[in-house]
Amino acid sequence: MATQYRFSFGPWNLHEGADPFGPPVRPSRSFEEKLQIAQRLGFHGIQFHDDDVIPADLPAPQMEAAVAVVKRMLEDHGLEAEFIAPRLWEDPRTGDGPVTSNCAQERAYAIDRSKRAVDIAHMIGTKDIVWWPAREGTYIREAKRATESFAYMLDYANALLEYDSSIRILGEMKPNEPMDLMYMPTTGHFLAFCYKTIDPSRTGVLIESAHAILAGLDPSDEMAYALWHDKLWSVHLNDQNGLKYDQDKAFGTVDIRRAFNQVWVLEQAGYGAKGEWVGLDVKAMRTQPHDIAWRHLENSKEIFFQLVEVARRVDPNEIQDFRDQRDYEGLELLIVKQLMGLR
Ligand code: GLO
Ligand code: MG
Repeated sequence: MATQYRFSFGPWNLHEGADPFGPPVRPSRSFEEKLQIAQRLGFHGIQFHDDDVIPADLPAPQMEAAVAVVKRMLEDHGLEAEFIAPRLWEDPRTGDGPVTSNCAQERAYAIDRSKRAVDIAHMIGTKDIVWWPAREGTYIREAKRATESFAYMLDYANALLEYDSSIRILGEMKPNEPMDLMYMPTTGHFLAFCYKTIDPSRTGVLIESAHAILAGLDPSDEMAYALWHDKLWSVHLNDQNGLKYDQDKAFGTVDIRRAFNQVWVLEQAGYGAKGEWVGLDVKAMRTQPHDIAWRHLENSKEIFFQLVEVARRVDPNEIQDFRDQRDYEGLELLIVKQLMGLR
């Protein structure tokens, strides 16, 4: 039985187009409008930062009611929350870490804020906590002691796993940006880390295509490796034109063969059958007019499904024949023709 895929995106994927060199170019959309777009485009999940749900400074006694409002809005649109990611990179206390900060109060803030994110996850109905360690690294290596930083990262993960015995932590690794040099820049680094935690069975990864590409790695091999560990618990599909800033381009729009290989790996592994989401992390081009600044989401999904069709169409026997003859030129032509729609 072929997998039925379920898609998600984050509210930040419908955005105003500001970049480091210019202001917003499109008006903001309300949360309600974003949910309407998700529903209309056939998405079933929304990815959240903790403060996408409720303000980071909302007093504890008001949390439950405020989260319930958002949960109700999701339900009204046939949506659910995929994960909560503590936003540990905007608060002044998070400027140099905060998990690996040299300052004990900042490290404590990271844990407190993330425990609160776990509470939000409970209230909204998900067990998944995504940890994108945005500022866990340095601009100059002498700024922190790396071995100590890894130990702080382990303390942080263990504190959350201990705080709540039902949650899972999904590390979303990225080699750079916003920091120059990140600690644990790749999925492989985090996979090794998983086994050091107090509960490896609740520690896994989310792989973003562009993050692997920025590290000079092939995203499909990264996904296959995590699948082999039974630890690919979510993905952020997108695309990336070379080793530049993180572009979050629509999936498959730069390198269709690289995208195909990701889809093929997921298909062959039966990804999604245990409820894993196909998450997108894509941005509309800054030039895109407001009224159609959702097409990057629709297109990513469409391209994904077209590639699923190709993956289901390629004849395994034909591929095996090419492999047996070691005719990889022939195999390559077969795949390229499939992708060009010539077979
Ligand atoms: C940035 C990341 C970021 C995360 C999001 C959820 O490069 O991809 O968008 O995916 O904050 O953790
Ligand atoms: Mg991402």
